Amino acid sequence: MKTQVCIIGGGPSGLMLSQLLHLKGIETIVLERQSREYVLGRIRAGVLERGFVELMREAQCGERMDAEGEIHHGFYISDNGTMRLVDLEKHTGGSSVVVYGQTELTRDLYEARDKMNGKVIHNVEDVALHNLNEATPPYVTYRSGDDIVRIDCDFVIGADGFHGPSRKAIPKDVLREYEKVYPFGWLGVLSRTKPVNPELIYASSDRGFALCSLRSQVLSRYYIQVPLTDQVEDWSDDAFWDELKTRLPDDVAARLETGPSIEKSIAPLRSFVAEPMRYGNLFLAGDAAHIVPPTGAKGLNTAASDIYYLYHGMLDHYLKGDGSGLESYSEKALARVWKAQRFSWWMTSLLHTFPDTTAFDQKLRSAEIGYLFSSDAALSSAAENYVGLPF
Ligand code: RFL
Ligand code: PHB
Repeated sequence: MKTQVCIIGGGPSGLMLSQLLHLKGIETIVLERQSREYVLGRIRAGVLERGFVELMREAQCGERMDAEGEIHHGFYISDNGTMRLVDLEKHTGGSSVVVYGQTELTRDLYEARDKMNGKVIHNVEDVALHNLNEATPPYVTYRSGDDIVRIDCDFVIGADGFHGPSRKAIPKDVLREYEKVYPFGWLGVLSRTKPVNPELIYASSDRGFALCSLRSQVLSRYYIQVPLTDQVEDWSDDAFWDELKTRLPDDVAARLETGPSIEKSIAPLRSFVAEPMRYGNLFLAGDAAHIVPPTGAKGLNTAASDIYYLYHGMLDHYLKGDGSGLESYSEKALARVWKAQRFSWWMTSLLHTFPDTTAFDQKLRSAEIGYLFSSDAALSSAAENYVGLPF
């Protein structure tokens, strides 16, 4: 097979780039290790920055998001029972975020790819990248049953998430990896219950962090911080709801509607960046190159900025013969990635309980939250980062 851009990974990053390039007449093939059902079954992000929303519209995939997504003008931070609003609109001069599930937007992207006869090949095994930095063009191989299939291309996009093969194809003496692993994870529960609050609540408490989020007015998503040693099986639904209530302000806990979980999983928290994001004709995008702890809702949104820079770089290359956008891709993408890392680390440190916290650390954390809500400058800084820095 032959294509212009071979994209490894059929998550949001890979599908979005494929769809955008297709609309400009640039051919792609997407290779995905899992079945479509599996990809659509993963419950992940829920909060979209404006930049992501605009990219969905540009990809002609925004219709359902615009109809069903909820615009959120603010979110709450609660600190041991005291709940205060971060008014995004007020502190950013009118910006907001959209609550729309990653599952839904991935479904929209798959449907758009189907409608345009986009080539997305599922259940591929043993994907390998070749000739990435040679004079001859690159190619990708994968196994389908007993056959090895070869795809010749101009560029390879590594959009295959944190565990995919693309980043590992960059030689060790070229790749630099920066990592911070947090000593806890998030236990998440999805339930068909009315959300406890119209806006998200990020709750810090002596028993640990909790988050009240939602997917719609009938579907709630809640998380609690748990030790890394905990397993999903350790947490019955009742135990989850009881623990969540202890971490929320009393009036919020009192009105929390509980019900059976329809999904329950634990995700470890990690900050990670791989540099550079380009090696020869390979470009990394999204979780393949970087991971943030989910506290700032930046993972998917940072993938979107990578895709934005790559898309424009590709357009300049193919339509104008100008390679400068691709040349500067890694540098431009990383500048924004590190700012998202900083914000995600800040929100994580501010709101979680760390096992080795001293009384001094606790006091500092309280002072930080006190300062946030006493200063318009601090609130503006938090708000402009939460709605998303410009691309
Ligand atoms: P994905 O979604 O991991 O997709 C990569 C795809 O590549 C496939 N793959 C392979 N394909 C072919 N061959 C191989 N050898 C392959 N190996 C892997 C995988 O099957 C997969 O389909 O990466 P992508 O597209 O870069 O998208 C990134 C986002 O998924 C991620 O950043 C977000 O989900 C992070 N995240 C959040 N981000 C936000 O912006 N806002 C949020 O509110 C938010 N909440 C979250 C989150 C992530 C969470 N977890 C579980 C990590 C909440 C949670 C709990
Ligand atoms: C979610 O709804 O899954 C969600 C929302 C906000 C976050 C993280 C996850 O910061």
